[in-house]
Amino acid sequence: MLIDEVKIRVSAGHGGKGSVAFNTNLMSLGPAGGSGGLGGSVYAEGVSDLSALGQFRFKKEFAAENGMDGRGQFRDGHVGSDLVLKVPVGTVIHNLTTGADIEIQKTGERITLAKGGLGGKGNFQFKSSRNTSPKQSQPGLPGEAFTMRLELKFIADVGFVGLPNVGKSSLLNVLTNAKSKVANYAFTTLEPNLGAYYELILADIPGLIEGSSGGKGLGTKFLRHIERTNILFHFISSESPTPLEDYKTIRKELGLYNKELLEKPERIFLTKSDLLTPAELKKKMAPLKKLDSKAIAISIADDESIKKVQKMLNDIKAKK
Ligand SMILES: Nc1nc2c(ncn2[C@@H]2O[C@H](COP(=O)(O)OP(=O)(O)OP(=O)(O)O)[C@@H](O)[C@H]2O)c(=O)[nH]1
Ligand SMILES: [Mg+2]
Repeated sequence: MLIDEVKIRVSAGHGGKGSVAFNTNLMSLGPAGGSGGLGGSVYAEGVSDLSALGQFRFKKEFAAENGMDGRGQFRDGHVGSDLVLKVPVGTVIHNLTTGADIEIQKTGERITLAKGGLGGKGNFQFKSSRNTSPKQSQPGLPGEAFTMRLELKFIADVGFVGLPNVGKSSLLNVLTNAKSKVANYAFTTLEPNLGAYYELILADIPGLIEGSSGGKGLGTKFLRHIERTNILFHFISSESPTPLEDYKTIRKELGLYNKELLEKPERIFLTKSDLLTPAELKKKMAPLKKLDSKAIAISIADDESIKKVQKMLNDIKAKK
């Protein structure tokens, strides 16, 4: 199961206490308390492993090390170790405490999630001409602590949408080396699948139905994985008695989820063309051609039609 949303608590380390101590060397009396060390910070770092959020499935609390307390003889406390959490590229980090959102876009990119607390000053730092033997020190400050929601948004170029059972996964498997599960029933695909067509990433997502946006079927949460795509491939099955109605159903659900999805460029495909006679195909294609002059009928059993899809992808790739 792909984990694409988690809530965690991150805490940076507390700064160490400053020390109150006096020089033990009898020749030079005076304050000698060291300062506390800086608390460790918590960072997030981008990695290419899309399943990296899996590490947060059971463990939810993450804390960097506290700074060590200062000691006598001017010895400052050690700085606490930082904690680096690896998250997949495309993760949006919502800070639920402050309301800030930030996204990890590149592998190796590091952002600060919670800053470590400053260490307290030891009494040596309070020495002045008027107070040559101060007994003051500071306690060290707490590190920042936040509750965060990590949400993975795939960075796919092409999103596959359509009703269940229209052949989305079958096409992904033909075009890429993905092994998306295919079966002759609705909701075979339960989690989004990605496939690489050269440098283009294609995202096959679960089927949508009337009412998905209201929670029917598998809902629409997975649509966030196609929010970033440049183009949508919309699949309609030749088996459908009402291709235009199917088209409208999907568009409605997309719009209810996020209107911006409707503004993306879209290509329409009538799938499983091998199941119809040329005359039947022509009839079912007519209303779709009106919506998209480049709409085509395809079948995974018809190499010529697959070549047309590859040609479209090559054009998209060239423009990227
Ligand atoms: N005849 C024919 N059958 C096809 C074609 N493409 C897919 N199928 C069949 O249609 C059924 C559904 O295919 P899937 O690829 O699982 O469909 P899907 O759109 O991913 O379905 P969900 O994951 O449930 O949304 C399977 O039985 C496939 O073998 C095609 O071009 N021609
Ligand atoms: Mg599928």
